[in-house]
Amino acid sequence: MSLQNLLPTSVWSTLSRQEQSNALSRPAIEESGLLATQVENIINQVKEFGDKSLIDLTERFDGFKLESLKVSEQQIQSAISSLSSQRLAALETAYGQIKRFHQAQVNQDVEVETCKGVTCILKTEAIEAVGLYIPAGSAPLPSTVLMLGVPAEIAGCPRKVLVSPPDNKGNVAPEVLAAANLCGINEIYAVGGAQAIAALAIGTESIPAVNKVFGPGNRFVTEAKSQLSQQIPGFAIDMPAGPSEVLVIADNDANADFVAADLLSQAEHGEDSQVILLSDSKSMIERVRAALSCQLAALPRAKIAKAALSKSRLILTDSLDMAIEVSNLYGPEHLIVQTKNPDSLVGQLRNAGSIFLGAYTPESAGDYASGTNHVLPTYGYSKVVSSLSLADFSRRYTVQKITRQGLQNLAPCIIELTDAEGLMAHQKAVTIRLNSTDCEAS
Ligand code: HSO
Ligand code: ZN
Repeated sequence: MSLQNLLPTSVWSTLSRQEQSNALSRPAIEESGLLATQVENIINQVKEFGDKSLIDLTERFDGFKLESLKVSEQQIQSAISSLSSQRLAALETAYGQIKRFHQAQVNQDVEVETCKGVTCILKTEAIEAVGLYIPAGSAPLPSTVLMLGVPAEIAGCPRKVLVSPPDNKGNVAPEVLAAANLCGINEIYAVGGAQAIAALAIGTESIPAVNKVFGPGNRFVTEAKSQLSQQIPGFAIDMPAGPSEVLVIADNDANADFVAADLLSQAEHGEDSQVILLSDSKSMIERVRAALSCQLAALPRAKIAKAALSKSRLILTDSLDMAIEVSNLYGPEHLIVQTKNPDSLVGQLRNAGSIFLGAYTPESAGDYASGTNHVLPTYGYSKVVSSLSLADFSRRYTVQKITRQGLQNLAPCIIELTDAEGLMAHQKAVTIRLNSTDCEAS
């Protein structure tokens, strides 16, 4: 099918409300009860049989019977030495860039004397044990290792565990091991899928449980994260997951080849990826469609990208302001703005996970090397969920200290409000102190 048919132009202002909502609908995530049951079974096997179930399931799904789940230090070192110096240098450059941006996010404690004698402190503490899931399905993702490993390292998480499915020879991709090594991660297990998430949440003989799991994965991994975070008290996940997406806003001055390349870079991720172009120029849309055809033909992953394009949209808006409105409504994971003066639009752009401004800011830069994190909210969650940052690897808690005088200052307020709520034990905990002659503890 030609791209003209595959990707027709929609004219936003002529669409009915329902058609507009359809135009911005995400590809449906299959909600099959079967998936939930399959994942439940896997979780139960891991609960009951621990390591043995992980070895059996890895043999079944990944085609290799592991001797040991843990990737040895020697395996890590020989993987690193198998890589070219250029590849290692690129990993180091990306690591350095990502580190620079995340290092700047370190929080200072907040200490405020809210009224005389009442001191409130906000402190930050690294999460004790974090699990980093790195998929291997359609491509090894060393860039994702850096996006998870760098903030975990800077936050100072005492235990950083990486899990990734092995190939059919039992190996985790050498680039993944090298990236982990850069981030100081040496606890690595060659296990993937729902079983890996179950091991991290529940713990097995050789994989002690962690507190929080991060990272993308297929629908089994996503389902396992969702089930286990509801099932295991205190076990958390990074964010809800959905297919990857990009929205580009381009005006008539944009370079259509650049725009098409950006759309395809997202489309090649998976058949369920969604790409959207919004433009106030009919001719720009025509030029992008032609460029898509041309560039698509040369892509090794053309089949995947074409399938993704078939669910994607080219939308003509009356103005750039209207394009911004539509983008804000959609809430894309990635938003690329290729207009004459993109900086002037930033104030109006809302609900995007990560924004890329100008002709020389492709999404690929943020995916690999500029320094921002590429783990971002998808599926409309960018309206309420933040892009991954240092804060996700730590928790904040408060400390307070009040003097006798300070409590006296607060007492009228607390007494009035405890009266309002009828909670007399709360009131007593204040008055008992103020009526006491014991002044020692001031
Ligand atoms: N665009 C993906 C991240 C990625 N791209 C990894 C290439 N490698 C989701 O934000
Ligand atoms: Zn990408």
